[in-house]
Amino acid sequence: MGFTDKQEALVRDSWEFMKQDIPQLSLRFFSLILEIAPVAKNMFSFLKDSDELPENNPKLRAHAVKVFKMKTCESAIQLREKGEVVVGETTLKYLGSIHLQKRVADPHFEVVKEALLRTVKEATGNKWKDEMKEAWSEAYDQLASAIKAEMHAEA
Ligand code: HEM
Ligand code: ISQ
Repeated sequence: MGFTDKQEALVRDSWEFMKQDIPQLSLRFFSLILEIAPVAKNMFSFLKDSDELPENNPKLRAHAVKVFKMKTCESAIQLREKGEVVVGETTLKYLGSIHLQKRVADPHFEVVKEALLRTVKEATGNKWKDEMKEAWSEAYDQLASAIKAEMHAEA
């Protein structure tokens, strides 16, 4: 499925709006992942041996910001320009192998998707509409399937 001009504009606009608050939203995003799937905690090396709150964990902050930025802005722009997400051969390979190594399975991607959509919904407040959900889902699905394809290729 392609990304329409309108969907791209929706993702871009909401991203512009959310950009002001990336560190906070990244933490919220990650907390939502753990809220939806508490067992995910054990998958993340920087959380396993810590009972600290995510906001006090500098490693987590760094990861969460990186991941959150990637999902949103880059994938949206690339979808626009190429009609597909190409994170760059190396990056995509790296993403495939790290997730394979961490034993991330297909259903986990649904959890992360749900957390991402909820983060955007909360962040955009009264600007939120169903078309935005569609647009963000599309952006996420493209990126997720690129990663999954890489994981399957390597497995
Ligand atoms: C690591 C992105 C989906 C679990 C990473 C890293 C990135 C990333 C960029 C490397 C982080 C770094 O080196 O700073 C993404 C994107 C996803 C996605 C863009 C979806 C489109 C998932 C899913 C899971 C997951 C579904 C399963 C819960 C992990 C784990 C690591 C990781 C466990 C290793 C963290 C560590 O212990 O160092 N991911 N990820 N990811 N990801 Fe994802
Ligand atoms: C890695 N992959 C997916 C989601 C994440 C959220 C926070 C930190 C690392 C992550």
